[in-house]
Amino acid sequence: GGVDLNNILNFTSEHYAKPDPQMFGVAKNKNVIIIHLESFQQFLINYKLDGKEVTPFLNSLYNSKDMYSFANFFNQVGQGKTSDAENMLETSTYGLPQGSLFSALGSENTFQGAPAILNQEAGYSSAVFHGNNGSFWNRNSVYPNLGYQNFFDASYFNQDANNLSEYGLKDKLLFHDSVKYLEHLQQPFYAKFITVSNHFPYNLDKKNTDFQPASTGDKSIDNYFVTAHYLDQAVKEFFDYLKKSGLYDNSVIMLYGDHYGISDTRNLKLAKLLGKSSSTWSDYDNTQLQRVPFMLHIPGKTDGGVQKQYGGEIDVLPTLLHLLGINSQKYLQFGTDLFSPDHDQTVAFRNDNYITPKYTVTGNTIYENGSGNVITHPSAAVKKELDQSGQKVTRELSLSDALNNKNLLRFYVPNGFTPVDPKNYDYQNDYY
Ligand code: GP9
Ligand code: MN
Repeated sequence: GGVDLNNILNFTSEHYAKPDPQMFGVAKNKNVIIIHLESFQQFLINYKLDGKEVTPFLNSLYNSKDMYSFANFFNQVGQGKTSDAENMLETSTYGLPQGSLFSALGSENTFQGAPAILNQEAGYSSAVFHGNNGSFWNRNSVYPNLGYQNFFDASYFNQDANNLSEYGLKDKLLFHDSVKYLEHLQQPFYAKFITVSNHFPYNLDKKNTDFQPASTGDKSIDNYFVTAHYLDQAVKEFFDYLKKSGLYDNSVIMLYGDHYGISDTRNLKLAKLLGKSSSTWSDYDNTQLQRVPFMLHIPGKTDGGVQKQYGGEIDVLPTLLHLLGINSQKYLQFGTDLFSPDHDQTVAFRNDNYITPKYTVTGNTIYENGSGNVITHPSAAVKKELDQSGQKVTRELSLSDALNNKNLLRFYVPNGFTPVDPKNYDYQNDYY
């Protein structure tokens, strides 16, 4: 047999969640500015290290009614890390069980990604700003397939040794030095900024920070707070520019953390800083730490605040499309609109584990959220509920894999959508 497109369409159309009419189109024709917070975990938000806020600016955003801030938003990446996050946000399909979809399939596959959809449905231009070489994660080949019109990679920036951290241009410079390009984009635009300074092993020269590291003795954990603080300052400087230029008032600003910065094995050392004991630390705790920030500024909306619904990276594209007043129903997407009353709150991880508002399930172990207690003898009702959730997660992941591994979007052209021709896009640097 093999899975065909019909199975996938059956799943996605049944799974589709219609928009909340109060939210549909509230950001119609606004620019979209996406700020990728590298390796940034939710626990940093409102966290104080030795009495000092690590990320005071992001905290102020998180705590403000001018932002829709999500308390239970999870990263769902696999080994493709940043590239898996990008793929999920741009396409609402999952990364692969092994490796990076961008690297393995991204040069050849047909995508119906955000830049193409927004361009065709609403005339958006598009750009990525990233201070690393364009070949990293195969971006040079993948972005044309997503329909990105512009890719400002390292070659567009001054790469003096002083300006660089391990994965490219320091974040403050990325934002500052991008403005001259951003200001030439036709509005409305869809623009993504991928930061790098808060990346393992979290090195930053003393000149760029006066923030004191933690003292667990694990250098990467200790310095994680230093580079996160630097990223926070970089985002603040960019917001200052956005407000001064007026872009703040006509742009949706989306911030998200792509994946964990501290690995499960290091969490045992992190535990103490979180007021937990390493002796009772479990997969439950590791899973809770997969929360990452997701925050949305929508011009004119001042009734945001902390949102409690569960969701993840797979849900971003349908959410965004609906805010912009674009119907997502004809596109083949595995996530659901976070604001929809029908939003699916089961969050699938790439290894088939999952979390719901009530339970965290890792392998065969069920934990109760909140207490973290293992449920050894679930009631018949709980067992039935979780069997269904588990089956849905497995099915969803395998359908997404079939779609991508077999490049099935070649055979599915949504009504009115023109397949992307990657030859239309050339990112050669003509500026210098
Ligand atoms: C570098 C970058 C890092 O270009 O986006 O990716 P990661 O190592 O986090 O997957
Ligand atoms: Mn990353």
